[in-house]
Amino acid sequence: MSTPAPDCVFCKIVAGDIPAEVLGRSEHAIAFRDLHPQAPFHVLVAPLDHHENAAASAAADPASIGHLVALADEVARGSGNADYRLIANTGAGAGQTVFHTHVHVLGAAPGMTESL
Ligand code: D5M
Repeated sequence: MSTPAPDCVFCKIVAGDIPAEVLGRSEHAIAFRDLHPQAPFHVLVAPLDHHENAAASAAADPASIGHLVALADEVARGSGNADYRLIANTGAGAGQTVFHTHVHVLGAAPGMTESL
């Protein structure tokens, strides 16, 4: 487990220090609804460990990306989205605003509203 980064909003969600609508967790990752949804189902899946983007997570532990995809698939299917998009913005020029690895999971079915 890496050290949480100071002032990282997703490290704070991982630690439970700020609220989030959590739809799923694993030993390695957490899935929560995006604050600014761009689709009926818009969830972010982030590793518990802090790295600044998906490539950095992959360099530190290649399996970490597999863990993200596995949790993304679980929460998408669990919300009625067998078909969905995965997006990992990398770098400010590509629109990345939170520099803690995450994938956006976008689907057409809103899914459940209760959090874990
Ligand atoms: O996407 C970062 C995403 O993170 C963006 O869609 C808003 C979302 N966000 C920011 N803060 C929160 C909190 N506190 N809860 C839920 N979602 C949040 P990027 O790929 O970096 O552009």
